[in-house]
Amino acid sequence: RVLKEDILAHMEKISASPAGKRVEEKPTADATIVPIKRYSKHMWKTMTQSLSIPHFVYSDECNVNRLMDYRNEVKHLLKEQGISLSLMPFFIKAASRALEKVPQLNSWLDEENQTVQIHEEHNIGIAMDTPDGLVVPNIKNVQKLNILEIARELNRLQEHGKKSAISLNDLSNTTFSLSNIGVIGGTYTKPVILSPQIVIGAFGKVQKLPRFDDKGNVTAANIISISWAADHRVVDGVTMAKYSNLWKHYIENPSFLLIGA
Ligand code: CAO
Repeated sequence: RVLKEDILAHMEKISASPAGKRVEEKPTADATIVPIKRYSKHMWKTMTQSLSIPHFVYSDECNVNRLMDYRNEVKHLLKEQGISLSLMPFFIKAASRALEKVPQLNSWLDEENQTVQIHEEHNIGIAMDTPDGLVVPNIKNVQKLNILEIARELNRLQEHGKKSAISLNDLSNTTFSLSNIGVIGGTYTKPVILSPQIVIGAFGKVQKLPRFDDKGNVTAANIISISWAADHRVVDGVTMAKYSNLWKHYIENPSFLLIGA
């Protein structure tokens, strides 16, 4: 039980400390000390670097009815062939297709020289939850891959992730990142940019929600939120909004995504 005297003693301790200095806290006897290592150590470093980036966040929602119908139609057949097809390969391909139209977002920022390097290769990083913490391997040259090839690559990375055995090559040269936190839950999230990249997108959970159709009738729709965080030093809101609209177009009209139009 915390008594009034405890609070007063604590306040006295704080006010007695020199200005600007933090009070030395001692762990309680039963506290568990957890060292920060491996992927979590890397997360510490990259996330601290990200603090200096002025983040601009743009969010929207997408109707994934058609995408889910398509995926549900083929997923069992693919499972028999050893491929697990989630919505993620479609999200990744749509990100790449939209980058074809807005290539300046597939870039690295060189702060020292104040330049932006626009990459031809769409090496799309996927935030992955592993037993050792968050890691972001990438799928290389997504612009050249079809949905099944992306699914195979994602399955391979997930297998390696489970064993905390992702190679350095899989972690290198990411040009653009995506994070699917919706696997776990949540509607919106503000993703954090991984420097030197300039954009990251994050999805929430697919939720069945009432929405109006073209005729004004209320229908059940599968809705997913998307939030894009962009480096506002080099990306303006209009560019991000245009990109997001393109991504949404491919997600809501998967036939355009699949035929490459
Ligand atoms: N909403 C609802 N269901 C979802 C979903 C979403 N947003 N995303 C995935 N699912 C479903 C999948 O369709 C799959 O269902 P089926 O069993 O019916 O096929 C199931 O959840 C499991 O998906 P998965 O995890 O195997 O595959 P995925 O391709 O969707 O995601 C990966 C892969 C690597 C993105 C994910 O496993 C992961 O690690 N996510 C966490 C990312 C993270 O930590 N982000 C935070 C970064 S900041 O700390």
